[in-house]
Amino acid sequence: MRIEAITLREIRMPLVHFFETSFGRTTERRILLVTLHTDGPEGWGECVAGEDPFYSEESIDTASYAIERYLTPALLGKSLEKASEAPALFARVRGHRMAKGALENALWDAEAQARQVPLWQLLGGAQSEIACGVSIGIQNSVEQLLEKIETEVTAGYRRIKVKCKPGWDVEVFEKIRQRWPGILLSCDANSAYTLSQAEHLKQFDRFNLLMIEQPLWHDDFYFHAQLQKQLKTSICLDEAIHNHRDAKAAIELGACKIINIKVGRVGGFSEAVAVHNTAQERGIPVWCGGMLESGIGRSHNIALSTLPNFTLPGDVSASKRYWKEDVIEPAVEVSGQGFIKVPNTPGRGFKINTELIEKLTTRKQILRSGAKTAAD
Ligand code: OSB
Ligand code: MG
Repeated sequence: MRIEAITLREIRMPLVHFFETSFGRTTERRILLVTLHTDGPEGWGECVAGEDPFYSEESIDTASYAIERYLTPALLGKSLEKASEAPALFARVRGHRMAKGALENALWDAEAQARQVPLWQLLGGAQSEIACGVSIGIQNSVEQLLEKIETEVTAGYRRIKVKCKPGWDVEVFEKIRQRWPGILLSCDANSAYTLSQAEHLKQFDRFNLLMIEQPLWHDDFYFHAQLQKQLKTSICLDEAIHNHRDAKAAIELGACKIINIKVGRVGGFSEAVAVHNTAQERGIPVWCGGMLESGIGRSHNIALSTLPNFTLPGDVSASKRYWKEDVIEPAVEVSGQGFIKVPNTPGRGFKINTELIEKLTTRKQILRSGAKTAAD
């Protein structure tokens, strides 16, 4: 695959319902998409960086900067046999993993099409359907949250995860468990607590939670290991795991019993597979996290979720939970039993709705070797 040009664009998509975590509320997404123009098929990638650097250091603006100034020049004019060669080309740039992931994943997308195989197969996947859970944000009231849970349980989702923070935790779990004593339930704190709140966190053990996700600092393993010793509930790390060495260190320290893999957070498919393998070798289950992706990132998450150690339901759910109209066709749909059937067509398995993408585009640049041309 020779990389001839790269289109970098921003689209805006209002969420059907606001999404609130311990670090803030999102009502509309600004999403960075990359299109890789090769001498063969066109590959698409989505950068999962948020509007603000609140989940991680990256934001859509730092990702645009890294892609335009450093990562695109590292790719343009190169001929690659495999997408897995991309990380070495990007290695000089420290961090900026979501920016790197967008480009590397677009390469995988193109490679799968060029080889005429489904992307999931190229990644080493083995599951023909994936189990789906939902992540439900903090609401304006507990009643509103219970209504949302009711909707998702009825729709068939196999695991409910609720966002939590001090003041929106034990009382909320109490109400959920009164109504649904048996559902698979987990919570995600997005780093809202400190170790001095260990006594409070121990109360979470009463609710038979599948896990508590990233309760302490976003960059910590050590204190999570201390907390895990005091909790019956499994800790799952999200924010803190950036690569397979992190996964190994966190597991060996006893900082987590479960890992959430987000392909953007670890810098692309190659590293996501490496984290998956590291966890698998150590008997630690993984699941696929979500970042309120459009259909492009969502289709890539589906492909990744087919790897054999993705044994817990992920945060990969139906397009209609997020968007009035998704940018892929067909939209991602979830069965009444809470599964997504993995497409068997070559590539990502979903068509790009370019007309809609053009309509949603607020900024677009075509980057070619030597020169940068502003378009539209
Ligand atoms: O911590 O998993 C998280 C969304 C934005 C930032 C962080 C997280 C999330 C989610 C959303 O939980 C999951 C989804 O895409 O449905
Ligand atoms: Mg999380």
